[in-house]
Amino acid sequence: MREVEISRAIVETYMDELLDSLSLDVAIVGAGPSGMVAAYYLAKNGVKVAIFEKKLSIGGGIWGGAMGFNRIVVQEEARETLDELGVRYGPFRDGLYVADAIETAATIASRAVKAGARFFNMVEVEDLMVKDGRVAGVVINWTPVLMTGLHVDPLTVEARFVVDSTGHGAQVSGHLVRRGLLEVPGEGPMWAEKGEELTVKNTREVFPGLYVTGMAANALAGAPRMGPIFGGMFLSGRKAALEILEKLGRAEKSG
Ligand code: 48F
Repeated sequence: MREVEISRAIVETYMDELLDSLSLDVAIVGAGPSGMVAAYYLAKNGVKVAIFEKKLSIGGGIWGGAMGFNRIVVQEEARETLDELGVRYGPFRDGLYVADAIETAATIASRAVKAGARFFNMVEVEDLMVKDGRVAGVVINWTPVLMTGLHVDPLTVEARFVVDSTGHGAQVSGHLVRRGLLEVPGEGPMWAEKGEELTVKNTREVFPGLYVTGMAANALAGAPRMGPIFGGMFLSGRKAALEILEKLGRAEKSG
């Protein structure tokens, strides 16, 4: 066994996938619950989709549940999506259901990867490409480059649609805000029921070619945060995927 062959195996296969991902149907930014669910539904329906995640680990805010208690809560409306993904959950009082945060993050990630979504972790989207009034792709760099402030230019990935799934900070939409192309009022204070309802409603194309999901959708609309209830995140990811599928002229596959 030659060490250099191990290196070749990693470099060649990674680079093949990166090269093939320079031109995408959909680039999703952020591998939290809403981004991963969107990726799953898109990949399952034959869309060429990649997720760029700035952290080493994917999963965003799922793993820690609330305050590190690794449980997440979902409501009735989200059960269908969890069933489709194969995440187990049990009933609690008051119409609520509880799932294990570790199982949720691991299962959704696994289903998305197996459906064909590509994950690029440790890659931060530092800007957007905008051409003729439409978002045309993302500008990417290694997270450690940005963390250390090294003066290294980024690369670009073109995409027919970009999805901002970056959570509370709506970081990607922020690149349009600083150019005066979009407004981000920021999320409102906690109100679980309203926040859950509005995160789905606020999931939409906010600028030609740019969709927002999950908490980023509420941040853009000034709508409430909701804490550790996750149904809205899953439904938001699904909604964005289905709308993009329609715009790409792809029919949703059943089952
Ligand atoms: O925050 P996050 O989990 O987003 P979400 O899908 O879900 C929110 C919930 O986790 C929770 C909540 C539930 O009710 O309120 O907070 O809206 O995941 C966002 C991911 O995006 C990554 C970040 O590291 C996280 O994993 N991210 C943020 N900015 C960038 C990014 C960026 N510029 N480039 C790449 N990844």
